[in-house]
Amino acid sequence: MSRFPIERIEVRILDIPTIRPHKLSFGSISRQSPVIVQLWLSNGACGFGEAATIGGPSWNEESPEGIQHAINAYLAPALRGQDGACFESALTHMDLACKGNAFAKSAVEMALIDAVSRSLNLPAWQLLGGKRHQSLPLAWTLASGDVSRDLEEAQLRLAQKRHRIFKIKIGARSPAEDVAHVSQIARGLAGQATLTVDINQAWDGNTARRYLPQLIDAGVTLIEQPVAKWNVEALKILTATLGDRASIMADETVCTPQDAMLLARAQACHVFSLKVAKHGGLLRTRQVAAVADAADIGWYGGTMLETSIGSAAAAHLFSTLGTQHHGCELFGPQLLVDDIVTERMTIRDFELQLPDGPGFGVEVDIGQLNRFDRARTSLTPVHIDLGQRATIF
Ligand code: MUC
Ligand code: MG
Repeated sequence: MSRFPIERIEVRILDIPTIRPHKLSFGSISRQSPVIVQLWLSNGACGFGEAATIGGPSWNEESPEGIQHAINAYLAPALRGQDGACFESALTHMDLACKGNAFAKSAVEMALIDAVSRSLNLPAWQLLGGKRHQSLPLAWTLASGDVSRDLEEAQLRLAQKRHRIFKIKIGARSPAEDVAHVSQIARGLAGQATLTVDINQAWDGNTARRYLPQLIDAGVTLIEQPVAKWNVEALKILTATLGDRASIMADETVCTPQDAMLLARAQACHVFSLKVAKHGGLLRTRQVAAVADAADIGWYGGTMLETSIGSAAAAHLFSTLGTQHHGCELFGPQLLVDDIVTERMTIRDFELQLPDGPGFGVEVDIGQLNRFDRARTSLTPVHIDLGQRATIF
């Protein structure tokens, strides 16, 4: 007998401006368009899930519009009437109805786990293996593109005891300009912060071999996705040659558990950036984390700049993982002009505190959902601003 039949699934796209332009190697965004899923069980319980992309389909293949369509046309019909408590079987039903579409599936699975946890009046971490961390160090990304603005942001966040790990987005300008930019920030923050760079696939292997040592000399200790996602060979060489001075982190390269196995076998990175959306949900993120654990690879709690719904869900999952971690970057809510929950997660002493209530521990404000709902505004699909993308050579 089905304990928690799935009754109804609704999806909407929100459009929420960011507090400042956020510049990455492939362009600049000034708005996030998260897809929000609401899932009702026949007992009346409702759960929320989210999938956020960056710049439409610029970060990877999925876009908010594609995610909304995949859920409405294929995933929701496949789940209607199924037992919501059987998470793995729900994933199988979604896989049978629809290949790929990891972001779309992750948003639905998230809403399902929220709804079932709420039905049981339990925090989601309890259904995900049990928490091992009550809080995690929280990074902030410096991506204004301007040294003095980046330094001002970092100093403010240090003074507020919110962040002391800073990730700098590079790869849009020439490597020499990037090295100069990062070096100035590193000098300004010397002895106060840990520095990461995220190149978002912008460099080829030779550029990475030449310029990464300069970034390490400047003080960078963690290097995220310097080369194209397919370029495992370059990641392997960088990991072997730079490994005693800094850690190489895979992001776009590691999506499925099979990707994780490939990287582990090749010894092609020291750290996986875990992201619930790209792995296809909370349970699949645990599978990728299990490969990391077995291969002595560390993990980092990544973000796709989600609102508080997706960020809280990820916090619950990350709270259940092992000790070989480099903190998390669930700062998405702070980059947005406003939020869609009544109370944001707490940040104390540079750490994000796990919200411990039922479900993902945050309460959604329906008025705010309506306010930012694309269907109620005249906004069109988000486009990445390619003007920020400079040719490297
Ligand atoms: C990425 O590639 O990691 C995460 C933080 C941020 O600033 O951008 C994202 C995407
Ligand atoms: Mg990244």
